[in-house]
Amino acid sequence: MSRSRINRVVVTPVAFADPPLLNVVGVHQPWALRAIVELHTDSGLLGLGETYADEMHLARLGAVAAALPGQDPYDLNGLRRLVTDVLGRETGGAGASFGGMLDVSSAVDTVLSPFEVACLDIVGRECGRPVSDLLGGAVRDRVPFSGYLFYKWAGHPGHPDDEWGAALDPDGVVAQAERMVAGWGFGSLKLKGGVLHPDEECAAIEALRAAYPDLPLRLDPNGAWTPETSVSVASRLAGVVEYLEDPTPGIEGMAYVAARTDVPLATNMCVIAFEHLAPAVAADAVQIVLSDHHLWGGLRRSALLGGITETFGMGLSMHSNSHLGVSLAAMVQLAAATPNLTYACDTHYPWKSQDVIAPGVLSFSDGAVGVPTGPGLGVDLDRDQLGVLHEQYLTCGVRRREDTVYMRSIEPSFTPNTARW
Ligand code: GKR
Ligand code: MG
Repeated sequence: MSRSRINRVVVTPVAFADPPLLNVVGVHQPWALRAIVELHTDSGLLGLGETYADEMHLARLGAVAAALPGQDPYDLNGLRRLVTDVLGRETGGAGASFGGMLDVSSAVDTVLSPFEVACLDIVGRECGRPVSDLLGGAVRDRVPFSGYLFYKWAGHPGHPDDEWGAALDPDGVVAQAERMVAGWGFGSLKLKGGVLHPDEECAAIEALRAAYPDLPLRLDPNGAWTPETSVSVASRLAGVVEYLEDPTPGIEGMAYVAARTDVPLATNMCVIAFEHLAPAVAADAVQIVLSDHHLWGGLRRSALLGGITETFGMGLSMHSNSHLGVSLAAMVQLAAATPNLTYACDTHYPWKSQDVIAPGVLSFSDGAVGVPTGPGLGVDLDRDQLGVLHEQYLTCGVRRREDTVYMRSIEPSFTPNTARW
């Protein structure tokens, strides 16, 4: 019987270079931020987690980290109580906002997530089993991902062009898809929309269809369209896309669209917490929910979400933000143990060129990542790289994700495009 206890917690903010990827609220800054969480035990084990690193989130992680020594890594219900108590004291239970797109009324689940993942990593390492076994057992040994295409500039203004080049029209999007498919073998493609007029984004999807007659395609404008525009896009792209993701904001708007099209609607914006599930089901607003363990409170609560979507006959996919290898390992372990994962997962992984994990465990072939079978998450930190990325954090000057602020520094008249068209 284990008696190990957490005795040291380290939260390291890191920054990694990010291309100018465009979206409804602006453009990615030159540096993306993440926090790497290390939980050490008195028995010499180390568990890893990864999460957002906006300043306010870091302060909350720090408050929880200070309260963790003495905690039993097996007591995940106790961990949630601890996070709830600490945040109640520190913030009065306030919510959290990430990237100008995702707002949750309570920060508990987002703060809990990296600690829960790290505890599961410890437990898996202690009993010599992968985290997928702790989540009920792997039902697949490879997890399929979808190639994530973005409109983008050739490079950050004032800097040389990056290796991807520009993608601002259908030809540019198809060229980007060719690079994604050739490099990673993706068997489905998602285009981040909400950047150009919907007619131009439909034309890009149609160009992808012509280039890849057999690949499932998705379009996600992050709520940039009115309900009426969404209905007409759905009619144009019926039979072309496997789903439309968040065409319009809110459960009510999505329900209006869903009632007028057979194209399945997916969301990672109007159902992002358990409290949103009942109203979304009642309104028949969405057919597919994108899970995200960073937002939903870790791996076990994401597995619970999978059970709820299955109960209500909804599909399940997985959402992504710019991330590193600790998150990818957690996403893969979760997806491996999710029986009703009905769609390939999203990932921003191809867009980054640095990582904090030792190479060799996670690799893409045919658009899928093999599920690590070693103990815990199956990945180890590369301490030299962690140091490099932390140094980048210290010197880069970015302290929170601010796509709109950065875009306005380049195009002062820019306004976020939510329900604009
Ligand atoms: O990275 O710009 C981005 C995405 O737009 C991201 O912020 C979204 O949260 O990928 C996400 C989505 O599916 O909505
Ligand atoms: Mg989305």
